[in-house]
Amino acid sequence: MMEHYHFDTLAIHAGQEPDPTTGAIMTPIYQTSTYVQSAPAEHKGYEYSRTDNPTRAALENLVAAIEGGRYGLAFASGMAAIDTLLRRFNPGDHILVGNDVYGGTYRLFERVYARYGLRFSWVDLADLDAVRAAFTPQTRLLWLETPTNPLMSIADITALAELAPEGVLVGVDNTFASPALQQPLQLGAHIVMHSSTKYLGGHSDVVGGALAMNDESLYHDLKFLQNAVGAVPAPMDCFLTLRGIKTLHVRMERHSANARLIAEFLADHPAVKTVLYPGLESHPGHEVAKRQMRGFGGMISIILDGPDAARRVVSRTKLFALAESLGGVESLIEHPYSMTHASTAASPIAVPPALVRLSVGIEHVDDLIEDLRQALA
Ligand code: P1T
Repeated sequence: MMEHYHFDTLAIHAGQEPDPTTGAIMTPIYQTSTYVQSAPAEHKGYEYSRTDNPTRAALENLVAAIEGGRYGLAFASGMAAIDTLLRRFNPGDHILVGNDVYGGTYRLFERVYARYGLRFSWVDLADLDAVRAAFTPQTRLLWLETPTNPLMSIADITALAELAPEGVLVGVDNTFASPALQQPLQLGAHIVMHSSTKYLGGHSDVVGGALAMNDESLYHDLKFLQNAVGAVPAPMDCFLTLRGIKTLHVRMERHSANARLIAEFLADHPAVKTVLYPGLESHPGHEVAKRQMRGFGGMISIILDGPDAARRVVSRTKLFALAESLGGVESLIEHPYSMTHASTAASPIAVPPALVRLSVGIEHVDDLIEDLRQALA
């Protein structure tokens, strides 16, 4: 197996072999729904593409390898990955969640799964005493993002995994960091989730999700649910994600380098009240981030004078495109309060209306800084 290789090598090779019949170096797009059997239940390992597909299998093995896990599962979207995980729990079960998450995650938890009897509480993960006090005998899952979307808060994965009681799964949405910068399974988490729409895909051309884990029985439960529920990605989307991951480590280096320079520029800018970027020494999570991340990533949030200033800036940038999503090679800007996090607006975890979120791409950093300078003027 490939475990002894470095991350950069795994990102390019894990889960993939040249095609044995043709030598094709790229995994083919197995655009097929079914597989011919020589006799009932006698087949080559594949029966039906909801259950298994060779392009998807390559992606699942690759995601497992880059997260340092034994098992991976791919889904039609990040939300589908979280949805499938939640189906493992039963009415009455309690889930503890960090109090800053993607708006769609909040919506799925409180507006969909609460109706099926799952109970959620929201906690500040930087306050370990508050987290300790929030577990109940019914708690089955601690769910967190770090860095969080969009407040860029840092949770100490090792500390949280240590304090979670026996029997509570610790799940980390690793979308913002990507495994090139942070590997939660190595820090004690039980399951890692991705919106592979973002840094894994990396080119804003595919929507997808993934889970990675080490525990065999957890994997079997989730593999069962993946097939039973059916939110699987298409072979073409798996191919695009496989191709994207090959450059993940190189892209994350440039995302991180550009974002650091932009965070420093913004921190000095008079129109910007606060810069939320874990790479800045002033960030309250900087020390933890330095310990658990290999770089600080490409996401930055800033707080401006008010909602009008925020809406004005996101409408004035030219290179930073005003759009939801993140993690692509091109820079994006958005207003979470009215866009990605509109579903939390009236909730206890609403985001500040004066907050603007940047997904810093891998263009030349001087061009990006000039664009922000003219938009903030
Ligand atoms: O969009 P989808 O692939 O279903 O992934 C959902 C999701 C889950 N977790 C995090 C941390 C995310 O950021 C997302 C999607 N986020 C956006 C679309 C956004 O602009 O924040």
